Amino acid sequence: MTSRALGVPTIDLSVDRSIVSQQIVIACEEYGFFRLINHGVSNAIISRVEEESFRFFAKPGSEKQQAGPPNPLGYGCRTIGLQGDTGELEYLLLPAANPPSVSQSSKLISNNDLQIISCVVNEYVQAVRRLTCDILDLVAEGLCLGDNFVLSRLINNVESDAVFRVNHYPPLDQTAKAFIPAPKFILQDDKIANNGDHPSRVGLGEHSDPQILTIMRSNDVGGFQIFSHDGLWISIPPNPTEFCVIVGDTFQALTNDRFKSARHRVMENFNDKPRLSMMYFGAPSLDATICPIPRMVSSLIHYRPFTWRELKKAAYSQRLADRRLDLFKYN
Ligand code: GA4
Repeated sequence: MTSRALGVPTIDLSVDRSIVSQQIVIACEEYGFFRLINHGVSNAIISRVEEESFRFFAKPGSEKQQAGPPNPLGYGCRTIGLQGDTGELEYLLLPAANPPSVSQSSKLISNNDLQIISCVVNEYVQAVRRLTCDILDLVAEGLCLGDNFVLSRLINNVESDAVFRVNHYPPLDQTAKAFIPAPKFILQDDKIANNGDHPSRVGLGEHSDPQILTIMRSNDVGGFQIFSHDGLWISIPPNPTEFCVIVGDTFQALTNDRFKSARHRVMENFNDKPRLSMMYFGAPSLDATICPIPRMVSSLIHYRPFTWRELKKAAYSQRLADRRLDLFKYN
């Protein structure tokens, strides 16, 4: 059943397929986002990635830096992308190749810490890729695209440029908490926003994901928000047993804007524990051509054909918050 607690849809993957496919389509149209329960990915697989990630982030900075900088894969701390964006987090970006490969760069191969984490990540990524393909097949059914595998084929191939990311947001220390003044106004585009009970700042800035679909799982520490189509930031309460599913820019183009990529951000961590989130970004191969699926075009076609390589290049040459899809739009 789809419930709308707190405004955003929660979809139960264990119910009837024809119902779920409709629910997913509606959620992607209205929010570009939904929460997924009864997703079928084993808790043991998830816990192993979580444990190894915490073990990695607990290492001394100098050791972690040996797995960096992220260009674009590897360990990163506070810097995001290549254009000067920053955030209050550290992270690991790893390949999510199909079939699994330990890494795509010699830096990653030679790093012992990453070798260990890559093994558990590969297991996780295989399970989550299958889940992502299931979701894409359900969308294809719900949209009556004719070919039910037209979307999942894009990521279910050996050349898929999918990426795995784990973000670690350490808690702000007590001193920092004491010195942040309460904002008088809630400013949408400022670095200050209202985060539930605490006024706080943004830890990872507003952006959309360039890929097709993002599957995110977090521990029980909150901070994640999505921007609703009616212009409000919605806090998503953390739930380690569910996944958050986020529509990316490529999905928006494939559906000719019927789905909109969801802008999201993460607030600074005011809790006593670190927030740990893991994301699988389902992407096509670099040379895959992206253009609106013919059944999605009723009158105007909104995008010129482009490759995933072109969109990815545009993303890395722009700032985090930029709307990179506009570059490929017909006026
Ligand atoms: C957002 C989605 C993924 O996390 C990511 C990010 C990438 C990065 O952190 O290196 C980007 C960001 C993401 C979009 C715009 C560019 C690229 C940082 C940035 C400023 C790995 C991705 O593919 O795009």
